[in-house]
Amino acid sequence: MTTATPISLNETVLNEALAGLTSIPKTLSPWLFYDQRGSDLFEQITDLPEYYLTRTERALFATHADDILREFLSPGAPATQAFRSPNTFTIAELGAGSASKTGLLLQAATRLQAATRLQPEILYQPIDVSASALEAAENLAASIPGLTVQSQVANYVTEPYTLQHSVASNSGAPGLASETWDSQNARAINSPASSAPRTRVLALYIGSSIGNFSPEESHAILRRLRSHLQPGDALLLGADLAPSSHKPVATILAAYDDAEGVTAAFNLNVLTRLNRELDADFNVDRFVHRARWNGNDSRIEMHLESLLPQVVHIAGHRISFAQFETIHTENSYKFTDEALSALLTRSGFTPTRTFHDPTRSFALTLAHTV
Ligand code: AVI
Repeated sequence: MTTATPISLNETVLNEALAGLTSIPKTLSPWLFYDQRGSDLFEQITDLPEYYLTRTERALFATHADDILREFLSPGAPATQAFRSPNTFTIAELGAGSASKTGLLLQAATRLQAATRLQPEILYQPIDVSASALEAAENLAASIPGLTVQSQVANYVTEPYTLQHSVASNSGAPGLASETWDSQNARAINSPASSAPRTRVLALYIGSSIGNFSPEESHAILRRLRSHLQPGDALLLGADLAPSSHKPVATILAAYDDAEGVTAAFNLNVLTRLNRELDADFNVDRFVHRARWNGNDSRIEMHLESLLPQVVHIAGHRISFAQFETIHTENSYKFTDEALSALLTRSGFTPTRTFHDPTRSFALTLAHTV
């Protein structure tokens, strides 16, 4: 009798590394960046002066959190209109990480909940592959009164995940499951817990995470998310925008090749990881970080370039490098508004409103299900 042996992380890393480094051109998957050191370096990247993405998206949340919620709940409603929603709602997030930007939206949601007394609390459902990142997301509940966090550890690309569409009653107290919305009189009325209303879902996929996937993978991720949603739900997609008259290529390139060398360290760290976890013998000083703009595919590419001809050993395999040969480690796609709209439409969403920063560097696009 044979018993199934679970595949260890090292085995997954080994398979990934060998497949990528024996292919032509050589590649390594970007998920390999995120060991503890890589995750710390990524956090540092988000604070760099050149890396405009995080602070631009955060500013969009700071400015537009109420508008996003209003547009989600009542598409097309004027900003002057008071919130009058016929439904309760929950906020979910794919790849939530530490959810630092999401906190701004959750604060707005709990303010709305306190003002309308529509539901007893806002349920936040972060989904992330990293349990330690989710701890930070869970801690939001301590700092935002009226917030409940229900996290899920899952790789949203390869593993199943669930989205909750209703929230349990507060045992008879006015709450989600014991109230329905009287839309004519714009007030909550009590009803038996069994008739708990379906909760609308606002699913966040932000941070330009979509940019790290190929067009086919992005489509698959959004289609899968769409299959979890129902009419009245929506997606808020955060994506970095392509070069334009307001945004030179040089600005984008600098974000991936900063003066301090943090992005270089982040890229090179993948070799250190392979040395540690696979007992490989990369001499990290013999590789350099390269960031390139690929205009045909509208993406930044990160590579590790071999400074000289060399051979590296990994688990009994010899990997030869020619001088200047590169390992392609990451793509970061940059979108036009039209490309985002086409991707969303193809994936079963109807884009309803896009929020831009003043330099049109970044877009938060709200797209409803219909
Ligand atoms: C995680 N992701 C959205 C980052 C990006 O901008 O593509 C990863 C990154 N790579 C280098 N710098 C940041």
